Amino acid sequence: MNAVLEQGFCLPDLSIMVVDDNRAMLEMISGSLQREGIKNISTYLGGNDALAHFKRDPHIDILILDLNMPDIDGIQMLRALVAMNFAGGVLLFSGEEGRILKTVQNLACAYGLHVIGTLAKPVPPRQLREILLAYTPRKPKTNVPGAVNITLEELQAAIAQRNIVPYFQPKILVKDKSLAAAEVLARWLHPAKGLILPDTFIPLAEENGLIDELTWLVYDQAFSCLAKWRATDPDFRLGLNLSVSSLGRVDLPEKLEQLASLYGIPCDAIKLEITESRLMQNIVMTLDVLSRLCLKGFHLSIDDFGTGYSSLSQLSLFPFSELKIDRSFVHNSAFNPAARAILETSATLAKKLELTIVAEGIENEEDWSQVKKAGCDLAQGYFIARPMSGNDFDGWKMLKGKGEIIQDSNAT
Ligand code: G
Ligand code: G
Ligand code: MN
Repeated sequence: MNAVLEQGFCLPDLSIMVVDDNRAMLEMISGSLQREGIKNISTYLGGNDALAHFKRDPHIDILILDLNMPDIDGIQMLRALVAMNFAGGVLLFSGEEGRILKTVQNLACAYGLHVIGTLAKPVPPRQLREILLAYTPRKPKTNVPGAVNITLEELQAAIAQRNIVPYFQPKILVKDKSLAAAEVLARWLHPAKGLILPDTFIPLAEENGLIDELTWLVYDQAFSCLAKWRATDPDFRLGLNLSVSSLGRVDLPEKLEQLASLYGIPCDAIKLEITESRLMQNIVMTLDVLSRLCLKGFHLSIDDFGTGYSSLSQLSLFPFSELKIDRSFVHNSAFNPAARAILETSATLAKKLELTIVAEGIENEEDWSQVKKAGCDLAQGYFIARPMSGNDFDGWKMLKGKGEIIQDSNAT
């Protein structure tokens, strides 16, 4: 079953617009789309006419866009789409050199557009089909940073009232698809504003000296769940995000050790996930604290690998035992050769450095199969399960936690 069918709709339901200044190319692509059973197809010979259509009727699922056109080019068109808040999928194609296509893809992603792939001309129907099949509409986020207005007072009250709770997202072993661990992700259950995601409140906590309090609140609840789960599954582990701001506390290793021992949890059942981008800010203190965490048996994981600035030097400098490849190199890597190259070389690098390698952001079977091919050890993402509350994870673990968590169509 593919991702599109899993979402409850299939190719013929999609509305697709194709824009190219070459009539023969338009006909060829729209012919390929018709052969897939797609009926709602609009074609335009130039960007201006296409934009006029968008203004009349913005309900297009996928836009297939040529880069080089005489009236307005693909890049100007992308800018106009951003201004219109276009939320559909964008598939870029061009007869230009691959590098240009790639750069424009990066630009479109940087604009926040939902890029679903790139294709070189002439467009191979099979590749077009694969990209369309992998299309998943972007889900509206529960909230985006800044979209929910929260005040510092509200955050202080939430911490005091323990309204910030851990959610758990499974990590499975790629080799046998069994459950190995979970990542803890903080969620604020706001009585009036609903569930608030950490991108909104973690920076506020960091900027206002509340991050340590918040960390201990989340860790305390998460450790209590872990102790319960380890009673029946002694190998089960947790990954917890640790803000770089907390590495400025010299007593962090002791406090963490005390909390673990309070719940009877060995330190090596805990993996601390640290995002690399700010690691170099206070290098002496960071080295001190990380080395001592490591001496006590905690594992350290370099999170969002590939998105920071000096990832490679940090790998040799700090005592990491796990590398998490950022989801931007995992999701859709089947259709993005540069992402796939980064996924594969990161996995090779991790092997050489004897690090466990985790791929995050696996959203569909195509992503899963790339991760398997690259040789990753652990996998995490919506394809396996979304983050869930402790209670839900309890139930999920009981139902699915034994044996293979997912079924893939091509057996390992
Ligand atoms: O959970 P997503 O579900 O939205 O998390 C977004 C980001 O917030 C992640 O990159 C993660 O590193 C960070 N995050 C989630 N929970 C915590 C936490 O308990 N502490 C810190 N410092 N960061 C967290
Ligand atoms: O700490 P880190 O940045 O790795 O946090 C993981 C983030 O990724 C969280 O915000 C989590 O909710 C999110 N996430 C987990 N699985 C997926 C996935 O399959 N796709 C996407 N887009 N996000 C995911
Ligand atoms: Mn993380």
